[in-house]
Amino acid sequence: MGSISQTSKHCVEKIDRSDIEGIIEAIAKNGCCIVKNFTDVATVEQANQETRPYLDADVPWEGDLFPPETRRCANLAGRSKTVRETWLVDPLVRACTAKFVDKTTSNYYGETKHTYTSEAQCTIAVTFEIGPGGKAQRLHRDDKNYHANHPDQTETGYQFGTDLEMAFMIPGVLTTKANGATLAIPGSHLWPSDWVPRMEEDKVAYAEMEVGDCWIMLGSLYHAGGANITKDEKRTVHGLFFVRGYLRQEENIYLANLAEEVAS
Ligand SMILES: O=C(O)CCC(=O)C(=O)O
Ligand SMILES: [Fe+2]
Repeated sequence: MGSISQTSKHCVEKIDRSDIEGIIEAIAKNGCCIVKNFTDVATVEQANQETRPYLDADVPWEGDLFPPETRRCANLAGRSKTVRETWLVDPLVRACTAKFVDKTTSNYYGETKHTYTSEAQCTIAVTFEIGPGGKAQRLHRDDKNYHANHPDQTETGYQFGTDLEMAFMIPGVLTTKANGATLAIPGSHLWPSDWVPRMEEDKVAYAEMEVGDCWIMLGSLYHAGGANITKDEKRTVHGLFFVRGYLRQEENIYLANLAEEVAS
């Protein structure tokens, strides 16, 4: 087990995909880890090919969520057969989402106890390509989209069940600090909601990866797309994001009814 960045207590561990327990332990401890041998070069090249037309056709984002140099391939699961048939259903991905995102609760129907598990679902899959000159995003937690509130776990250590979301980011190219590797603060998944994340060089780690690796992070981890200070490298990363399965309507009234009924 190596590490790419070491703060006093937290680091980014690099762990082989065969060590599922080690991966889960590292994510609980640091909020993230890099999986080695997650996939192979041929599979990544296929996903790169399938997303290329969409990345090339994309246009700059309006607003400051992404720098204007970034291109996306949204609906990655629909557009890339390879992503859909390999990484989306990868048993390691499922083992991680089962541990961190699934929710099991019990209740009584009359006097009979019922226990149910709501399994994680893919909330979005998208490729991010940061072009030369792209500035870093601001540090953020992806689970902000679900109004997640986090208690202070810096003293207690991580409590399973406090995350709603997690991400798997698979590089299409070698990612480096210079070409915009995702940056993150290991251990920040333990921070309460009112702590301010700061870009301090001694706390920030860069998800520098080889093709075949995968970056895993919890929705509570502070991170950002990095700055691409190269002249000619595109930093391509395929991202799969999972969220609690019950965070949606019970009845899809918007799709089940006619457009004019929905509008009224
Ligand atoms: O491109 C990246 O490395 C991360 C992108 C990201 O964090 C986001 O858009 O929420
Ligand atoms: Fe993000």
